[in-house]
Amino acid sequence: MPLQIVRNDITKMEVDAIVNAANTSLLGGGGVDGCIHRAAGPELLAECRTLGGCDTGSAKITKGYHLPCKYVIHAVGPRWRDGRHGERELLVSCYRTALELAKANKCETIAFPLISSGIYGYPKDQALRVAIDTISGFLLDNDMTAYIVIFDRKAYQIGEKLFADIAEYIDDHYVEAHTDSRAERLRRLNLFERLSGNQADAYPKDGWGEHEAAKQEKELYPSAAEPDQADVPFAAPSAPAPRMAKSLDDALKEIDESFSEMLLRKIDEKGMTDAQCYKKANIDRKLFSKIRSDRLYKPSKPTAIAFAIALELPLEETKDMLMKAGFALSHSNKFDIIIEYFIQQGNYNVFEINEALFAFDQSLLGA
Ligand code: AR6
Repeated sequence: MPLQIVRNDITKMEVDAIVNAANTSLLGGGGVDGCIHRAAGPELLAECRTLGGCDTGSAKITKGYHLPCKYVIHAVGPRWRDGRHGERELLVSCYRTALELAKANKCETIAFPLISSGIYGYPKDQALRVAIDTISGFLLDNDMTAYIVIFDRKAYQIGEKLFADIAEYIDDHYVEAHTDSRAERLRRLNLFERLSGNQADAYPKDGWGEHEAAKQEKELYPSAAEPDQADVPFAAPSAPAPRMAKSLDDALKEIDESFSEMLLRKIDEKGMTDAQCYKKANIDRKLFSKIRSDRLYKPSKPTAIAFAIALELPLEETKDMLMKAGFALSHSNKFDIIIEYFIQQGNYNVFEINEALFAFDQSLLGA
């Protein structure tokens, strides 16, 4: 998956390059800078001394020494003042320069901390947004896998309003899906019957007597009062099964459009190129090639959804596409409800959806 948000200590990331949130001297400091220098060993500081510092909004590259990565890219983020002193532009420029340096050094994988969001005080949710927007923009034109590494859970906040909206949406739909309406009706019916036997006086004598109540309930919800078909002891023998009209071979020839076929058709219909689609879906090029060349390829559910999102399919078509891969969207789990929420909102940004999924501890979209 080209862009992933992970929770980890960046010094443990086995990637080609990790990015350091440094200062203009490049001579080390606290926060993630301190962690990286400690893990890399004194050789890193020795090389940094030869670099002559670095401007805010820019970055310089060194080797990784004792770290599991080949390179460290030292990026200098802005200090947060009030958001009106070019902080965003400087932060964007930090990410961009770091990504360009990684590309120039043939890195295929890179990991970023949330630059400026610690000692430099950039609000964390805004820092995350800048990171996601800038990195995902770069990945649209470049083949690279990037990780945003979140150190501790508290460091991660999505916009409070969005979080509250999603939480409410989950609540509504989760509760709905977990309320067994038939059981609820039976419970109410039993209550009426109990009342009719024991506490008839508890009912007001206004015509809405206990039997009335039970009768109405039965009329309103006949299925609640009838035994299940399986419970009927002597059911009439059913009609003989009709002769199979087609052979199995014939039936198999009528196999529906597959997931892969639907995907390729939709890409054409939307006038997208393959690359635009898999990049927007946050899907790796190699995985896309596999799906493209195997008409019966069965993707994972997050992959199938990622494509539906990239194609900006409305809910019904998303469900159709998922069905082709053997999946459904239900209200019985938070992952599905979050996806549905974003589709209903017309928000098809995979990275924003992943932000929300991450916040609710769900697996992310993409490969
Ligand atoms: N792995 C990943 N993320 C980390 C780690 C880690 N091991 N440690 C901290 N973070 P900060 P800044 C997160 O303060 O705001 C230094 O002194 C942390 O939770 O390291 O850009 C430099 O020399 C936060 O979200 O960097 C500069 O003087 C993020 O990394 C100054 O701090 C960045 O926090 C730079 O400040």
